[in-house]
Amino acid sequence: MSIRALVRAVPATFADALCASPPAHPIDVALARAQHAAYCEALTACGAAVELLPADESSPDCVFVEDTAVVVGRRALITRPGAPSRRGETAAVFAALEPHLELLQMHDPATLDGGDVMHVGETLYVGRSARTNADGIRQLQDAFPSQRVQVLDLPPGVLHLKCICSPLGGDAVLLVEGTVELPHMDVVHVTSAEAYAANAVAIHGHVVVADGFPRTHDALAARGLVLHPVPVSEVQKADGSLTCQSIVFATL
Ligand code: CIR
Repeated sequence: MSIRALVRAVPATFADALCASPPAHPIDVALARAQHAAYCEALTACGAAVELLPADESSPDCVFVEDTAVVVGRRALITRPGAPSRRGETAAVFAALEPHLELLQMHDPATLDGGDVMHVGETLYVGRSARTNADGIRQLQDAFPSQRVQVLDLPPGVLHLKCICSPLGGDAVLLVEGTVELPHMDVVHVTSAEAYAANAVAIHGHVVVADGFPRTHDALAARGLVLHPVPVSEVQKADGSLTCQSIVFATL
């Protein structure tokens, strides 16, 4: 079994990506591309085979591929992203995943962003958010009947569930303290001062983390995890982080 990571290049239009509030300094596309290259190198260092899709200039947010699909085992649900401007992103992801996985397609009126779904064990934790509606959650459950779907209400102002938590392997998760309850899980708490660091990509004992969050890094290293810190300033300006830049899945 090998691990693949599907990523998508940063378009020249990335400076027009959605953001809840305009950044103090505009997005630097050249820097974003350099940071994306570092992210891809980190995924490779984690043991993943990285597949890079070309950018779609008509989709400024296309680098955030996570939102376009939910993968469980050998099956992927291609989502209908909550932001209308992002719906054109799914076709290329469908085509890229088709050789590897059984694909299902989410339909109107459902909306769901992959960033709202965290898979741990046999449970899909899903955030009810401005991007993910009740039909989206229903179609998620229908797509993966073997999984228990657990709906979580997000704290105000949180874009996606995985802005506040992410899986580390087994039943371990990173979680910003004081946000949602995840009982019976092996929680690594992230302080609110380091909240951004709660989103990380874990692959078999390696973790791609945002650089500049020493307390979270120490907590992860103390568990024997191998850290791969990467710069994130430009995706952060577009409300993105680490999991959102890839779709990681196992192939035979
Ligand atoms: C958006 O608002 O859709 C993008 N600018 C950011 C999406 C980040 N996605 C994620 O965290 N899963």
